[in-house]
Amino acid sequence: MVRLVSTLVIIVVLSLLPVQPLSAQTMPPNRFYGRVTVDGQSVSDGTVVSVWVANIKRAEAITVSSNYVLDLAQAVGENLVDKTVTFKIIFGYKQLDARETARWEGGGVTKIDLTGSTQAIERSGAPIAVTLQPTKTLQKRGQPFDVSVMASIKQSDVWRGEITVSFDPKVLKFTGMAKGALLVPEPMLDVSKIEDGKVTYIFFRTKLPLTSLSDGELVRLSLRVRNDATSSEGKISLSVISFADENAKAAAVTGKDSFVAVSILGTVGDINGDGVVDFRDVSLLTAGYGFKQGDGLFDPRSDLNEDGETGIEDLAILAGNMGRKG
Ligand SMILES: [Ca+2]
Ligand SMILES: [Ca+2]
Repeated sequence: MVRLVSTLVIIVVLSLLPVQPLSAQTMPPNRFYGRVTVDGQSVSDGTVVSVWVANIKRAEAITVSSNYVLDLAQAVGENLVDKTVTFKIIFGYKQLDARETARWEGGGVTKIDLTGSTQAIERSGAPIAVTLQPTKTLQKRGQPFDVSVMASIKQSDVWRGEITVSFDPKVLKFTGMAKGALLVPEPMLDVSKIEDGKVTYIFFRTKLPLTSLSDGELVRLSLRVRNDATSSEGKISLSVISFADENAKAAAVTGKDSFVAVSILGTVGDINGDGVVDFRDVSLLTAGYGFKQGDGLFDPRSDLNEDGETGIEDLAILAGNMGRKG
């Protein structure tokens, strides 16, 4: 009984409070409705139409008799008043930009007929620039380092991307890869294909494109200079790069066939890195002789041929380089 009374008191008090001014949160949605046509034709029932603000999809609806109705409400704390609203139409496997745009109006009921075209939308302006950025350009044998694939996107919206990075597998060894900051924040599909001396990475955006003015790291490769690298240079190249927008139209890209070169220091067989291949290196190798990767006494520096164990082949490589300096 006491509780009921106090509840009633609260209700009465609340009802006596002055009515709050209409805040942004309570502003009713803007309703958009109208006819949808693609290439001047009606669309089939169930065609998905969506409404977007600043490249973020906010609501979607399906058409009936080539007509749609969409309500776009403000999120809590958001102010959509006078913001530009755009529309997309899914047609076949493509998502078309409707030609029409609108300005958001709280409580508005806006008739706007949407038209789409299957003709490729020409995009002008700067191509997407892709570059490689190694963490170090001077490396000792056996040392790990990272190479970042950086992208600078100025005009296009990128929904899909493919990048292939190649290197000489006799000089460099691939040890892993990670998504860069440009790709991390949002769920997407991605696959990577690792071959000898070649890493291919493909991503598909599922919610948001990589938009204009995205600048940063796409993906990071971890590499290591092989212990038995005979070259004094490790070349890493961007061999394939392609980006496409939501209509599968390829974007212009610069950076294909660009490369970075890593200079390699030291002599094959100089396990302790003191500048000469001698008995000290032999004793280091024999200390871990017969052990495999994962075993306690395995020393990756002594695995000169990089096959995951220290054995006769490694000893032979060392013997062949005895006395060398550098
Ligand atoms: Ca040595
Ligand atoms: Ca070995």
